[in-house]
Amino acid sequence: MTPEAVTAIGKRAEAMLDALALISADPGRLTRLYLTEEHRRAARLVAEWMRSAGLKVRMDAAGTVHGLLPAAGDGPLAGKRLLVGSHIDTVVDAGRYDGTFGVVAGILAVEELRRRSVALPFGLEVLAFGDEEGVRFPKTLIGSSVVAGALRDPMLDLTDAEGVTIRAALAAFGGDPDALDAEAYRPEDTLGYVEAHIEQGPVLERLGLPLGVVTSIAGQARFRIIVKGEAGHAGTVPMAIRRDALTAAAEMILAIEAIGMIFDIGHAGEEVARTAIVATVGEVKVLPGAGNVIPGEVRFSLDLRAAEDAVRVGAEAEIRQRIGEIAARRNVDAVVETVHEKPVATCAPAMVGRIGTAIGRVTGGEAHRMMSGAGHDGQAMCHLGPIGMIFVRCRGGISHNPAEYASPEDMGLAVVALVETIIATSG
Ligand code: HGY
Ligand code: MN
Ligand code: MN
Repeated sequence: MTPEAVTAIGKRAEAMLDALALISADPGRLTRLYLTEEHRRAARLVAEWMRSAGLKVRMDAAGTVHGLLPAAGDGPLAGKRLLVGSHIDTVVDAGRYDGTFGVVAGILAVEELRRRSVALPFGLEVLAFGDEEGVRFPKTLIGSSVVAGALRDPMLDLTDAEGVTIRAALAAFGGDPDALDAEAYRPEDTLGYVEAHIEQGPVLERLGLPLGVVTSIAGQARFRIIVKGEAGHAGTVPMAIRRDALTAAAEMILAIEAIGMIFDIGHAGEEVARTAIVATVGEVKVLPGAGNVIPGEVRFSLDLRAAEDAVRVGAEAEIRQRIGEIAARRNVDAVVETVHEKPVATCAPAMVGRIGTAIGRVTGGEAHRMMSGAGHDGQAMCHLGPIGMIFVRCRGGISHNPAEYASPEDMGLAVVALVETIIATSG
């Protein structure tokens, strides 16, 4: 393929992503959460693109859009499927490439396969998951967990900020909370899952490479920490006898940062080193939340990740201990609840090899092997079969931010590498 033809595919991707980016709950910024009207509109648009690419389209009970290219012929692989795709939900004030590029890349890969008249001996299915980020509900990877048969029923009672359960939201959306188990695919019917995704980090840009191949996805755990002190009058309670939940939480958050720094000693400049952890407090809720009231309660989130599960578990123990010490000294109560935990997901060596070869062929250069600090649907899909990921360079490594950007040239290369990976699967 000529570089112009490759870039033309990337420009198609860019136009599709621009169209999806217009579907947002917030004027002037991109926010698209699971089981909302925006999810429905984006799913409809993706379904339209899938149908135009000649795919058989359906939405499953969890709100995931499936687009199937049936196998050609009835050979031994005809009853199996290779799955490609990603998620169409976003964080708040998001970039337009995270997740959506993997869905668009899957659709464009199908179009390219048809243009080349490639007859795949297995089914190829593009998946557009409605929830990967876990922003609306305290559970991530809901769509892919359903396809992988990894969603447990009690999770459906988790609620969003308005107290709506996943179960109720699914029913209101037109999904079916009682039909999720039936949506699970069987490992024996699956050849694996391949996702193209922006890197969301600075490594490929610093190495001057357009694409990379992922070797593993960092393990992660999410916690909710609830600190309870005593609300009081800002003007009458002496400082020394306060049980201020916010100053206690602030000290805990700084202690978490300090622990993260200690574990980060292996930081190798560009990449988060294998011995490092990353710890992030992204949400803090102060109650009752009035300027002249000493905060009686604070709830804050903690997102903890590492390339090695043992390192993450060790850091968690340290953090729990420090929180307990601070709470005791400040005479407040602190509870640390684990709301989500996913171990390291390792990409299948055969898939890593196929993707690496495809990248080498498409770019004529090195296929840099790298760990993903960001979470992805592959962490659920690995329960179903071998997973692989193609990373695309993104400007400044910026993501979860409207400044997120990947060039049409690089996106075109990723789509062609995905095509080559799909073709190589039949080998
Ligand atoms: O949080 C993550 O790593 C992903 O973007 N959901
Ligand atoms: Mn993502
Ligand atoms: Mn994300």
